[in-house]
Amino acid sequence: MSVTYELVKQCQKTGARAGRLHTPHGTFDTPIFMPVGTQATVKAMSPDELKDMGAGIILSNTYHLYLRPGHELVAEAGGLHKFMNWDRGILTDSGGFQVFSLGALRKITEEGVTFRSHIDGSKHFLSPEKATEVQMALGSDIIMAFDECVPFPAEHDYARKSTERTTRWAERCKKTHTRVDQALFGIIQGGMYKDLRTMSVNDLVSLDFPGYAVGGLSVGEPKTLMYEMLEHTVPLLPEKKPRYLMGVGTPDCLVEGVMHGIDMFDCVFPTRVARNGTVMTNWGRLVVKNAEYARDFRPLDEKCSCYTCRNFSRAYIRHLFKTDEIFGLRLTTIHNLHFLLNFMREMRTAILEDRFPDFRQEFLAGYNR
Ligand code: PRF
Ligand code: ZN
Repeated sequence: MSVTYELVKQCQKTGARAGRLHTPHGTFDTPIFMPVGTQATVKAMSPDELKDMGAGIILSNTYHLYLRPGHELVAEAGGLHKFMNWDRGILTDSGGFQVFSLGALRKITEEGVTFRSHIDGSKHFLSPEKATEVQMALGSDIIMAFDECVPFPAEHDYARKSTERTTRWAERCKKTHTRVDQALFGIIQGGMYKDLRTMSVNDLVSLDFPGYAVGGLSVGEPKTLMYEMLEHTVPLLPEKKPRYLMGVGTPDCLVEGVMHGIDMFDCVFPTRVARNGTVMTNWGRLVVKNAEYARDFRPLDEKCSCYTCRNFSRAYIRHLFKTDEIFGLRLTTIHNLHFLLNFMREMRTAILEDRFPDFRQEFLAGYNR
C-alpha cells in the first residue's frame, strides 16, 4: 500500500488520536494541517520556508492545475513534486468542490460536470474518470474521489440523491485508478442528515478506500451543527484508516475536529487572511493593519518562535501593509502557517502525554472566537 496510517495513541476520554501517515514522500505525524497550494505554490512561500516550519503535506487542486498549466504539462515536467520542487507529501483535491463552487457556470449529470472556466469562459467536462486521470498525471501522493459537496441548506431528498451519486462516482474513480504509488481517498457526504451520513460511510467503507475524508461540512452551517455531524460520523469510520476533514482550519474547529478523531485538515484561511493583514494567535485574531499597532514594537505574538516574530515588530509589519510592500504578506503568511503547524504539534504532544482534554479546555477558555 502506497499510503498507510499507523495509529500511535488514542485519547482515553475523547476521540483524539496521534498517528503517523506513511507516504512515498515521507512519514508525517498526525493530526496534521496541510497548507493550501492551489496553483502548485503555497502563496508567497518557498518550499524551503515550508520545510523549515515543519510542513509535511501540502494540498493542491485538480481543477486549477487542469486548466492551467494543464496536467499533461505537469506530467511532462516529471510530475507535480518535480514541477514545483516539493519533495514531501502532496494531496490533490478532485476538482468536484471547486467546480460546484462555480454556481451558474456548471451543469451536473450522472456522467459528470460540464463547466465553464473561471479564467476564460471556455467549456470543459470533469467526470470521476477524468478527475482520476488528471490526478494520476499530477502524481500526488493522495488523490481524492470526485464528489458533489451537498450545499447547505439542502432538502433531504436532494441530499440523498446527491450522496448516492457521489458513491457511484467514488466507485468509478476506484475502477479508473491504477497507480500503486498513490492512494485514492473516498469522500463522505450526506449533508446535515445523520441517516445519510451513515449511509454514505457504509457504502464507501464497503468499497474499501485507504483513507476517508469527511466532506460537505464547513459549508455555511453553524459550528455546533458541524460538531454534531462529526460526533455522529467519525466513530462510524474504520479505526485503522486516516480521516481527513476537508476545508477546516480555524484553531477552534481544529481542536474540535481532533477531539472527534480527525487526523488531517486543510484550509485556505491561515494563508488567505495573512495576505489581508490578519494574524492568528492563541487568544484570537490580530488585525495588524489597525492603527492601534502603529507604535507597537512588540512581535505579533510574544510566545511565537517563527522567523517573523523573532525579527520584526507589529509596527514594522503594519507599515509594510500600509505601503503595499509584498514582504509584509510574506511575514504574516510565515507567522500564520508556523502558528497552525505548531498548534497541531502541541495537540499531538498533548494526546501522547494523556492531557488532550485539559489542553482543549485551556485553549478554548483563552481563545476569542
Ligand atoms: N469535497 C471536496 N473538496 C472539499 C470539500 C468537499 O466536500 C469541502 C467541504 N468543506 C472542502 N473541500 N472534494
Ligand atoms: Zn510568529
